[in-house]
Parts: sequence; C-alpha cells; structure tokens
Amino acid sequence: MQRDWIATARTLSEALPFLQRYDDAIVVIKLGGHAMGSEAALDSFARDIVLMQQVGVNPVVVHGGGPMVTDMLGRLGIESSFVGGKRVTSEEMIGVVEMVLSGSVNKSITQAINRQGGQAVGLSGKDGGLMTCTITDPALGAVGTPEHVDPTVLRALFDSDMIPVIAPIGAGESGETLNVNGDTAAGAIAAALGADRLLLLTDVAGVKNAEGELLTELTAAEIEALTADGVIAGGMIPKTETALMAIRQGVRAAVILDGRAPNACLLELFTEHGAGTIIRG
Ligand code: X2W
Repeated sequence: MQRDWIATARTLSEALPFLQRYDDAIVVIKLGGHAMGSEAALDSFARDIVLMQQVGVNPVVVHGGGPMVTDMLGRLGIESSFVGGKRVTSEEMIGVVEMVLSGSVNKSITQAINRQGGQAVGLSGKDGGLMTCTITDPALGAVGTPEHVDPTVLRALFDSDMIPVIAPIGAGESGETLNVNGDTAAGAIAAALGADRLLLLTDVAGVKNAEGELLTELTAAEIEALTADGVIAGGMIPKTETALMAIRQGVRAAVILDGRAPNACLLELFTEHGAGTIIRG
C-alpha cells in the first residue's frame, strides 16, 4: 500500500494549535514499570519524548520500575510485600531498590532517549536537593513521602535543552535513602514545577466505570464518588490520588493513559482526540 503523504502533511498542519499551546510548557511524564514493556516500546516512548522537546515542550520523565525491583529482590532470595500499593522496604532492601531504580532502570531510559537524538540526564531525588522526604508510616520501613521538592536542578537542565529522567528515590531529613512510590514522586515534582500536564502512563486505558467503559474526563467530585463506590480500586487509587493532589497544587491537568499504546503521549498532547482519562484543575 502506498503511504498517504498528503494525510501526513495534513496531520502535521492540524497539530499547529497544539504545538503553539504547549510551546515552553512543562509536561511531567510518569513511566511505570508495567508500561515499559519491550525494548521497542521504550524506543517509541523515547522518540515521543524527544519529539516533544524538539517542538518546545520541557519534558520531565519520572519513572517507576516496581516489577524490575521485585525481580532483582527475588533473585537475591528476598520476598516483597506491599501495603496500600507501597513496598514494605527493609534496611536490607533499600540498597537493592536504589541500585535497580537509579541504576539499570534509569540508565535504560536515558539511553533510549539519547539513541533518539535527545540529551537525557538521569538523576534521583537525592541529586541537587531535588526531593526531600519524611517517613510518614514507620511500618513500611524506608519509604518516604515527598516533603519538599526543589526544582532548581530541573530548570537548569531545561535551560540547556536537556531532558531530566528521575528515579523515585528520595533523601530523608538526615540524608538516608528512601524508596518513594513513582506516582507520588511524579505528582510532587509536577506540583513543584507548576506543570501544565502530568501524564501517568500505565498498562490500562484509563479510569473505567462500573460497566467497564473508559471515562475520558473526570472531575474531582466524580473521582471521590467512584472511589467510595469501589469502582476505582487497587492500583488505580494511587494514580487518581496523585492526579487530585497535583491539580489541587496547581498542575493544570493530569491524564491517566495506557503507555503501551503507540505514540500515547503525542496522541494526548497534539491531537483533538486525546487519550485516557483527563482530570482538570
Ligand atoms: C516503588 C518504587 C517503584 C515504582 C517500589 O518499590 O516498587 C514504593 O512502593 P512502578 O513501576 O511505578 O510501580 N516504591 C514505595 O513506583 O514502580
């Protein structure tokens, strides 16, 4: 089949108002471990991020990597358990968590972006005083809740056209290493930056109603009602909570979408169609 170049040109032309809307915008993208999938999916994600930056957006990638952490702990004979979506993190585990998230996972994402011609810089909440955390539930062990985010280092990277890629590791008040839920970290960073968009990329299409239909737009009140009814449950709860927290703290909109869908970020930002579930401030 011959490719329709005229349609391609029209697509680019139709993107103009969106490109103008997002010129110099800050977009925080949370890439969950479940959304990372294959090497090809990571390359496609990286290409979208580089394109975003090329057209004037300041993208910030915050990643998870829970499945990769569980895998490494398993190889070391250490069992994982989760309470309320958070990994109970012992002293023995925290070094492995940091090694996997700040090490192999972070570097695979920075490399994927660099392969597409971007300049990604990997860091964690410990770098440049980015994210200071407190322990809010001692029963979870070395798990931090972001208390203070200083985005100075991120703004310096924007000024140099570099793309920050952030592992969800924070520093405690006395400098200790703390494990932070990736969604929570992304929300706190988006709030501190006053981001235009927070994209939470996961492995489901978005928030669904009791009939299993995708809800493309939700208000804070609707999220509260769906959560009270048990329709929003399990792993979706930290995502909707993060979205609500972020918009209450000044992020213009948060979107929960399927990161495995081709060009998910571009579809959301640069087309009329949008993707997933949007929650506006
Ligand atoms: C997470 C950090 C990684 C993460 C963990 O240890 O799994 C806590 O639970 P996903 O891929 O986004 O789930 N931290 C405290 O959030 O990864």
